[in-house]
Amino acid sequence: SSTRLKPLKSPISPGELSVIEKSKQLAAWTAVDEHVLPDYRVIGIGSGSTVPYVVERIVSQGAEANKDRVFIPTGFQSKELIVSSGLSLGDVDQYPTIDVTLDGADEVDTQLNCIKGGGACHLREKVLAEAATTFILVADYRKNVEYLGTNFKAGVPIEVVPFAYAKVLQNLHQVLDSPKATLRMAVAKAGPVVTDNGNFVIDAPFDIDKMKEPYTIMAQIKMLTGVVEVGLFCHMARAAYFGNQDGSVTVKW
Ligand code: ABF
Repeated sequence: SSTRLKPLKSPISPGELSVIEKSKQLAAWTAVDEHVLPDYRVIGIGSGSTVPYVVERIVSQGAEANKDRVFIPTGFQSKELIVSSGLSLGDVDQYPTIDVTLDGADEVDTQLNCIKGGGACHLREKVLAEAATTFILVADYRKNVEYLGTNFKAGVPIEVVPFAYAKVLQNLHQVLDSPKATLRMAVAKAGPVVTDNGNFVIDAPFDIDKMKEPYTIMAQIKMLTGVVEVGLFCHMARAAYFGNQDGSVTVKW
């Protein structure tokens, strides 16, 4: 993995967006400029608050550039985004090979491993990442870390079948040494968060030393009966773009 720092003039006037929003926009715009190539026809659109800037930049390429393209969403939010932006919607079962998928992340390490699933969409996000010839991450500077779990303390998001959640929790506590693993609750704790696939989500924090070997912990979690998908994406991304506070963009690849 390498890093390059690109000086980039901000596409928006100062004060128009907060520093963090501006960083997200810079990352997204730069990634689109470098990876959404004119001949690409099938494009995966991820979830979260950085991805709307990806779509904004794609739309700015113009109706002609987008007329023969189809956009594949990772969940309800990105589906709405694609439709409301006037882009054509497709599904991964029609298009199991995607030219490029662009998506956000909760944290990205130096090897381009990342935590995803803060938005509970990581199963579909992983399918679209895997289907993509090129998978690109876009994020603000806070997500750029040496080791996963540095700033993102909520833990590894794990999508589980509702019937199995208590057993998975017990195994995480007792077998995989994540005593603080908890079932993610909806706002006001009205009930568990339910994913677009009708499943629950567990958030499992691990010691930083374990997070230095994300593939190992991912494989261990995935072996637990009832686990559908783990929000650790290892060796999947081709590059990660981070917008910085000073208006530059860091690219890791
Ligand atoms: C999705 O949105 C997730 O996998 C990740 O949890 C989150 C990142 O969102 P944001 O861009 O808002 O930081 O990509």
